[in-house]
Amino acid sequence: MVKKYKSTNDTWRVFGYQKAIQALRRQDKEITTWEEAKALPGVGARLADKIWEIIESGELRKLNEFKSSDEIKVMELFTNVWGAGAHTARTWYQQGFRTLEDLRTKANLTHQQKIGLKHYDDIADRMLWEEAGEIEKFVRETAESIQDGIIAQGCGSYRRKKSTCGDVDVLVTHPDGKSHRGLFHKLLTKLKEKGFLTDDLVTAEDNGNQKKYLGVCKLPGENRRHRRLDIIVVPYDEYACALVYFTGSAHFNRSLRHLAKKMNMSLSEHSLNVGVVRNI
Ligand code: DCP
Ligand code: MG
Ligand code: MN
Repeated sequence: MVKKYKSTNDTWRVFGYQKAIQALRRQDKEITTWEEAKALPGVGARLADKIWEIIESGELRKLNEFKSSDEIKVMELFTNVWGAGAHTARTWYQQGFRTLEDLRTKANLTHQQKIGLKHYDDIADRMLWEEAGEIEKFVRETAESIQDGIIAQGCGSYRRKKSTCGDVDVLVTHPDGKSHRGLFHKLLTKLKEKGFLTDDLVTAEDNGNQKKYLGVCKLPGENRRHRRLDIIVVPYDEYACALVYFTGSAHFNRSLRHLAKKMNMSLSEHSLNVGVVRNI
């Protein structure tokens, strides 16, 4: 209880419990009644209730509550930091960190986690579908200014027309089958020049002929918030399968891949292959 109240800066309760603990430690005979507990210096009726509860049941309900709920709340807080999984969150918790301020001042953070913390409130919050549309439009118009005919399509929850989106996933390609090469860096450079991309999380993830960028963006104008943005550039002959994959949902993709397998096919974000022979 002292630890718990220390973590919430509840100085008076910390003091009260410490006094009661010292009084109990000084006792050389066992406390067997509520009245004996109440008679200890620094122990009032409410602390006596707690001592009695421990004597009777062997545990303290309130402490168990704190242990579970506090830990769960902190874990939820920490796993919402971009770049931190359950393992990292648990490590931070075990190191005694309880708040985002603890992480900012005391934790060893990766580049991604620093950005995740910097934009914590914005990133943890989902944007309205309409705002995702504005972000898609900004990326599309920038891409079109580089070269005519470029396709820049918002996918993910946006394309599934969800009312809110966690990020915007923009899939980019060119129907001539070759102009997608070099486009990735040109597009990112242009978006940075415009001040649209504010932070990089993963600058270039190569997946076969597909390139993926993960970052943070902000639309121009007042009162705009930072939003998560993924940009994927693919060759045109992979566009159809990439479109299916990045539209999702993740659950739908699993079902579709399972169906393909049952039909002796195999489906990925790159291609659909027929007549796949598998070892049983
Ligand atoms: N995807 C997948 N399997 C994963 C992660 C993603 O198949 N493990 C695919 C389907 C998703 C798409 O990529 O729809 C985009 O991934 P997001 O994480 O951006 O998910 P959504 O856009 O669907 O939802 P959110 O609104 O949370 O961004
Ligand atoms: Mg998404
Ligand atoms: Mn995404």
